Amino acid sequence: MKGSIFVTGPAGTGKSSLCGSMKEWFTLNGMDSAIVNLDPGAEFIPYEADVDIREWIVISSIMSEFNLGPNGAQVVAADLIIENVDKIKEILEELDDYYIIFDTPGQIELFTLRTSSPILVDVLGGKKSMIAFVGDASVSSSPSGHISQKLIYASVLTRFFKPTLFVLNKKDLVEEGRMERIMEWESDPDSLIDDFMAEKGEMRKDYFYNVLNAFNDSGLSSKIIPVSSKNMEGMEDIYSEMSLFVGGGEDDDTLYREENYDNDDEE
Ligand SMILES: Nc1nc2c(ncn2[C@@H]2O[C@H](COP(=O)(O)OP(=O)(O)OP(=O)(O)O)[C@@H](O)[C@H]2O)c(=O)[nH]1
Ligand SMILES: [Mg+2]
Repeated sequence: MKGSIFVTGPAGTGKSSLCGSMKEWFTLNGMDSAIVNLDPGAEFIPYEADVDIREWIVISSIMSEFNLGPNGAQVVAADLIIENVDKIKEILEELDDYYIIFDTPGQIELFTLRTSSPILVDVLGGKKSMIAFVGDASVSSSPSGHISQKLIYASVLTRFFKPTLFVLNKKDLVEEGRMERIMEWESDPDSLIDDFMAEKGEMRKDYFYNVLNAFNDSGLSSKIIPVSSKNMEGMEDIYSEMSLFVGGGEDDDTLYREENYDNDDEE
């Protein structure tokens, strides 16, 4: 494979739609890509999967076999994915010139909190793998919603310790001016603090001030990539981040991180 991207994010943010749109974009631009669905609980996926974990893991069977409800079965299913890793790897080894897009379970914790997930990313994606955290632009349109998504993004970054893009999907649902303000919050963190205080008042100001400054001090202010899977907008921006990373060579994982996350003066 040329490179891979694991698409994760809170439920319903449009992860699967983004996978489908990215594949379409690759095809339109003359590049090969394949989608691996790693969500055993998906009832419907808006693309044709090239590899589908549901062939080997069936939630209803797990429920009856282990006497579990749907959520318990999803946790067991998430842990069972690792047992199928060799089969998936074998298929992917045939896809030399492909970009591989991994769709992950709807509930983010089934991917990010399972012990097996970072191993899964390493084994399936290797050194050329990155993560796309997909947030919902309409959730980020309020300061508190944006900060909440940033905290989940930070959790994903902490867990996988891989180059992690902050993709804001569904930008078609947010007015342009609002989207610009969201971007400003990242380049000028004080504006986020001001807007958050305006939203919430002075309540527990010190606590939040410290939390927000921790993002800035640690270089966790991120380069946001606004996209719309629905309108196929922003796919080229995801690709350019991928190709920058992939094209950087074997040891540039750290370089990439420095470039993109110690970015006090970026944007
Ligand atoms: N307006 C708009 N809707 C979108 C966009 N992307 C996805 N959706 C809609 O959001 C809903 C959820 O999309 P999915 O792609 O299934 O999201 P998901 O994150 O994979 O969902 P789960 O895996 O169930 O957590 C669907 O109704 C999509 O049509 C977008 O860019 N704009
Ligand atoms: Mg999905």
